[in-house]
Amino acid sequence: MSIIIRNGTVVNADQTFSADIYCEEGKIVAIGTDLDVPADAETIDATGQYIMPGGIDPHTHMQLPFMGTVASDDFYTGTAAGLAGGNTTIIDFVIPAPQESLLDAYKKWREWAEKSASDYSFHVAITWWDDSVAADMETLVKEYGVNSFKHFMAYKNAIMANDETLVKSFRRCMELGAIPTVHAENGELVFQLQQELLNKGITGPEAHPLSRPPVVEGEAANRAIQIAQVMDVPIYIVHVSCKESLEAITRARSEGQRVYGECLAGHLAIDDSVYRNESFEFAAAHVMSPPFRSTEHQNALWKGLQGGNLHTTATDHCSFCAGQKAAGKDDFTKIPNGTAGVEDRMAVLWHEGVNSGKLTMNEFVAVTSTNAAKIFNIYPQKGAIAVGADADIVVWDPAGSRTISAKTHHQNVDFNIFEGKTVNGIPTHTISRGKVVWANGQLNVEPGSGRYINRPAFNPVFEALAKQAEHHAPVAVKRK
Ligand code: DUC
Ligand code: ZN
Ligand code: ZN
Ligand code: ZN
Repeated sequence: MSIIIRNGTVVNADQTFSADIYCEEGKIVAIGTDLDVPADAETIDATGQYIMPGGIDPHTHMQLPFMGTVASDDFYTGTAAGLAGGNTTIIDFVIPAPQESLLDAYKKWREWAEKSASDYSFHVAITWWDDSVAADMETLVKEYGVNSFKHFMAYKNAIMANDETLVKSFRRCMELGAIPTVHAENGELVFQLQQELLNKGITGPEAHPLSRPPVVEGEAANRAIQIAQVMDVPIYIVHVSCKESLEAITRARSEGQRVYGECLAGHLAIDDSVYRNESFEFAAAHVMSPPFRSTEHQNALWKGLQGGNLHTTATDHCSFCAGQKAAGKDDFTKIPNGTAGVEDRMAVLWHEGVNSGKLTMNEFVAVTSTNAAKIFNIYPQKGAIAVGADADIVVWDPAGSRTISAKTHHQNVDFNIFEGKTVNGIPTHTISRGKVVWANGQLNVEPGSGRYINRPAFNPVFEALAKQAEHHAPVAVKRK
């Protein structure tokens, strides 16, 4: 099967140019003008449209078992919705229960994900520590293509990693050429603030952001960054939502530390007034962690993207329906945390970012695709319109528009946090490894068409760091 995309403008993270793109057997095989292609090649006319690398959402949770329930989008519905929104790859999370074997959990998630419609990969969470965890990390890096490990600094009495686990796991990441990532919130503070709020009788979803103020996130981001500095390892902070954690990242980067930051489309577009809505259902539907923030923080996040201190955009897609959110009707700490958005991230970012002049088109490509591919070491297989790259392509119509609604979205959830928002700029075609899977409003996918993406270790960087650490090795003083 072959495809020729004609008359479009190619937008990569580093350049924009007019060219036709020819794809064969799942790869981009030629880029140029007047390409000689087989007569039976499927033709897409991209006149007036942009041809960009398919989106990579580096942070999703399909069918996650969490807070007593399971996220409503499974790997099929979630990835299909992602394709409708221009995403050709997701990086999801294996989250072992404390004491559960990492490898067993990993294999379980791999089975769940076999029905994925788009390509996918996994970060693996370190929720506890002993020698078997250190050994399994090595197996995951060397045999299963995992090069990133996630640490939840929140969710006390569940999946929270304490400082001992952070230190040991970060050091292990350094030895293995993997990158540690963190959900940065001080779990002890969250827990204590939750108890105080409940004791005062503030039990509704308006208490959710009060239990997780920005400083709680800033403290944890800063602590994780400092631990990474001592352990000589790069670090990636997921869902940066506030000024405080952005400041920690900015300071560390200015001192030469390799720190990467991710922010969510939801945090950029939605503010914390949603929690004060009179409808429990509406407010609870927005309960996610970290919470939506005030406009002051939203503005800071845009500056972070513009200034290069934030590198990727994601969704933390973790969908729960109203019936599931109702578990926290009398106690906000029991509302399953999570919101959807894998289908809407790119269009919301284009609309809010490119149309307003906050981001250039090339920056849009960088923060929706290329940077994630580079940081998680799948570039240029993913994240670029280039000869030899996977034919993961989104054809983008800047003149097209869509009003986002749960009534019409493809996500398997009864609520949309962007409900009623009209976005200008939409994907007309999504091509996943050389197959047109979304065209003019129609999905053409089946369970299992996605592939698992191996992400190799980053040995050059980590070997250099290990040498540097050796050079600064402590020396014992010889005494008589
Ligand atoms: N935050 C959420 O809102 N949901 C899933 C996990 C997380 O950290
Ligand atoms: Zn998180
Ligand atoms: Zn998450
Ligand atoms: Zn030195």
